[in-house]
Amino acid sequence: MLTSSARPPRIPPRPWIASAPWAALLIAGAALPDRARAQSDYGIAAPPPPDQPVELGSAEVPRIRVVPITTELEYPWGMAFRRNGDILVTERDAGRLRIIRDGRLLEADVPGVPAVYSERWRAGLMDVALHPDDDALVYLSYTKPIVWEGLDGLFTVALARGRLVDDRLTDVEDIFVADGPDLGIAAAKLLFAPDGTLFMSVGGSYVFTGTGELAQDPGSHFGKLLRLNADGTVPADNPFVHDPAYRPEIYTLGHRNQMGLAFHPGTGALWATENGPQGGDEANIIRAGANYGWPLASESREYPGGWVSSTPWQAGFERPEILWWPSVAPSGLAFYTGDRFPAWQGNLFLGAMMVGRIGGTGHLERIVFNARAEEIRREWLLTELKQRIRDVREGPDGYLYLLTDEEQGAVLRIEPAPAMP
Ligand SMILES: [Ca+2]
Repeated sequence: MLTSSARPPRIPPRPWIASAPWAALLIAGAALPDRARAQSDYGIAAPPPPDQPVELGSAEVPRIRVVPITTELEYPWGMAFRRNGDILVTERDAGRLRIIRDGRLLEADVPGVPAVYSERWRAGLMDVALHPDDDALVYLSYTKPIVWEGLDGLFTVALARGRLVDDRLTDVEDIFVADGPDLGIAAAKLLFAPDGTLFMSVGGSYVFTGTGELAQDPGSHFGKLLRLNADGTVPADNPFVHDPAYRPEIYTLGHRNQMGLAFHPGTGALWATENGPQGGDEANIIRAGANYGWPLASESREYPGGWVSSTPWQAGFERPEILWWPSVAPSGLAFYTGDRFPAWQGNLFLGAMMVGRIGGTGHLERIVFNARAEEIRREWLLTELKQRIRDVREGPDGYLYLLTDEEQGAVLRIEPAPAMP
C-alpha cells in the first residue's frame, strides 16, 4: 500500500508556480475577498433565526415544523451525530467545536481543536466527521496557517484527527495537509465511504484569484476530490496511484469548490455539489478518475459578468447531473432515507445559501427523481426564513437537521407538523 511517506517524489513546480504572479497579489492582500465584502454586496436583510418552532407549508408534506435546537452558534459549518445522542458542530470563524447534548448547546467548546486560520472570510474550521467504527475518533478539516517558501501569513487545507475523551479532544494530529498555499479559500467537506475510506473535497480553484488552473493540475491538491484511508494514507486502489504526474490522493479533478457530499441510497453512487461563481452550480455523480471540467468547460459567468469559459462542455469531461441557473450557492447535501417523511424518501436535499447573488434568499432545496434517478421536480423550502443554509443532514431520529451560515447561526430540526384541524 502506498503511504504518504512512500509516495512518488515531489512533482516539479509548474510554470505558474515558478512565475507566481499571484504571490505579489497575496502579499498585497488583494487576491482574496475580505470580510467586509462578505457574501454579496447586494441583498435583503436576513431576520434572526426563529427562536420558537414555526410551521411552514410544503408540497408533498403539507405542513412542516421547524424547531430551533440552538440559535447561539457563530457561522456553523459542519455537524456530526454521535451514537450517544450528541451532535458535534463546528463554528468556522471562531474555530470552535461545540457539543449539543440532550437538545441543548453546551456552553463550553471542546478543548484541543487545532489553531485555525480565519483572517479571511470563509476560512477557518470546516467539517467534522466521525470514524464509522469508533465515533470517538473525530476528523476535522480546517484552514491551517503556514509559512511557505519564506512567505509568512499563508494558509492551506488540513485534516486533523483526535480522540474525544470526556468532552476534550486528545492525541490530535494532522493526518493530511494539502501541499502548497491555499490561494482561494478551499472548502473541505468530509464523508466516509462504506468501504471505510474518507472522501475530502479540496476546493479553492477560483479563476478570479488566478488559481483556476489548479483544478486541472494533477500535481496540485486544490480543485480536487481526494480519497484517503482513515489514517490519512493513500488507498492502494486510488485511480492515479501508479501515475507519478498525479498526487496519489486525487480521486477526481476539475472542481472549483465542492461543499456537499452524499451517497445515493439506491445506486450507492457518490454525489457532490459544486459552486460556480454566477450560475452554473452543479451536482455531479462522482466517478473514479474523472475530470469535471473546471475551469475549461463551465456553465458559469464570472462575478463581473463574462463567461468563465468559451464552452459549457468538451469531450473528456463529465457533465453535471443537476445544474442551477441562477446560482443557489449549494452547500451540504443529503438523500432522505428516514421514516418520518415517507413522501420524501429518496429525495435529495441541499442547503442553498443565496439565489442569483442576492443575499437573504437562502433556502432548503428538495429535488425529486423518477425511478431511473432522473430529476422530475424541485421545491424551495424555508424561503420565509431567508437564512443561508450551510448544511443539511438526516439525523439518526429520521428528522432533517440544518445549519444556518449566519453570525447568529442556528441548528434547525425539521419535523412533520400535525395536520390542521
Ligand atoms: Ca463541472
